[in-house]
Amino acid sequence: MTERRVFCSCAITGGMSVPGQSAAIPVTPQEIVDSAVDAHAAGAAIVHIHVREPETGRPTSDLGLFKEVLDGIAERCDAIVQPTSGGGVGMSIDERARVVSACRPEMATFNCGSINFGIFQVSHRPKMAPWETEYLESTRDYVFRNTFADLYRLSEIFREAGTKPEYEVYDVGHLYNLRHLADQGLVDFPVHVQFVLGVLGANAGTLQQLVHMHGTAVSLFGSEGFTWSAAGVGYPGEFHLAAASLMLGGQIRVGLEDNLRVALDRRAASNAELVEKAMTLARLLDREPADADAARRLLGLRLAERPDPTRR
Ligand code: KMH
Ligand code: ZN
Repeated sequence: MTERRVFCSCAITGGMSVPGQSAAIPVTPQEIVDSAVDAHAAGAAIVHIHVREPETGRPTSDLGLFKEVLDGIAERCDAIVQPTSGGGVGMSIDERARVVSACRPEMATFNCGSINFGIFQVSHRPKMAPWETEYLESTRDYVFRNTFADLYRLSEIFREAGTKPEYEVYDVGHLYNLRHLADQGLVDFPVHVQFVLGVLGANAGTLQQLVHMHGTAVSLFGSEGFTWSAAGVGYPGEFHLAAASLMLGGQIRVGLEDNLRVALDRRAASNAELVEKAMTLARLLDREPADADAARRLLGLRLAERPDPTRR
């Protein structure tokens, strides 16, 4: 019997994109907070967070910006706020992990292996700033680095912070890396796995690859050993993978980090619009949307401490 409840994660702005790709991509801390709060109101239980330099829109690991955004969201809604430890081009593992040790979020992403991560095929627009074109082009010669030394270090950092990892797997070998970490005693079960498919440099965003990777995860961890979600990169991949995940009993992720379109002929105006479409799809397939606390229960997280309304 397929799990009925489904939670949606919304990846708000991203680190492997530039704002010149779409006016809808939030840039400043205020824009990121507003967009996350709206995505939560539209049905996202989790908001996945990167930050950008407010003046340029360039992805950064600046701790002050992370704190501003994480606090700003927590003040306005009870979404699970999940910062990245993946970062963006040119950030070291120490820079990427700093948000976890400093902010101790209830959850954060944990990338399970190195891949080529090419975004140089994104169409260059005349209005893009020189740094944006350069950022995209630089990924012809870029490896998204997550060596075993990095994975061991990250595992310790997450444990020490009490942060639940969302294990990002882009290719089938990453599941074997995760099994290796588990064999070293570095993993707490059940794990939560995000199948991120469709990145240029890793596995394709197809139903066959999702089924293959899901089956591999079952063989490595047992069906009770993990919860999972699927994130398709690009359009229509984002919604095709959401539909496949909804049918297979998984969770879903959408958002401007991964995809900029809401229909073949229409760019998304906001993250909330992408979440609304995903929620419609969920209901059509008889999956019942889970709010943030229901998602916390499914993930084994502690329930959020709510302000007591009688003390206002
Ligand atoms: N940008 C996505 C393809 C992370 O932030 O740690 C993957 C991602 C990883 O969201
Ligand atoms: Zn991300």
